[in-house]
Amino acid sequence: MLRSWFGNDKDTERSVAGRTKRDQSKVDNATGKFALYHYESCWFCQRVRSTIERLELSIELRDIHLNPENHRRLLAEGGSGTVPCLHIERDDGCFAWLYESSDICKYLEERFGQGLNGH
Ligand SMILES: N[C@@H](CCC(=O)N[C@@H](CS)C(=O)NCC(=O)O)C(=O)O
Repeated sequence: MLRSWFGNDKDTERSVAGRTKRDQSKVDNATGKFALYHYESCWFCQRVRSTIERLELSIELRDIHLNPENHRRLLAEGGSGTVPCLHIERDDGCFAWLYESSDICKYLEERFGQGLNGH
């Protein structure tokens, strides 16, 4: 009896970020094409990584110190070697290089944060 109150239906179970499994899988599809250029000891990068963690997002991390190719690519394609930088790719192949930790956090909050407010 109590079981049904607490939701035995897997699709209505919500993650910490407030998403159903179906919603989480949509979010994972979208962020599967993102990459965060960063390095470990950078405070601004840490701020973005914390937001990613809190929103339970799966985003590939590309360390520019551990892998010089990441740094080369960031400079050549993004236009600046400053981190953090979020590379965003959409399904239609359009992409953007988003710099500035506060802009990156704001973008992620606005696009993926609704579930945290009980949606
Ligand atoms: N206002 C920027 C500051 C970013 C920043 O200063 N990043 C440093 C590392 S902590 C950096 O990449 N410096 C090297 C450079 O700008 O080329 C932000 O909030 O993201």
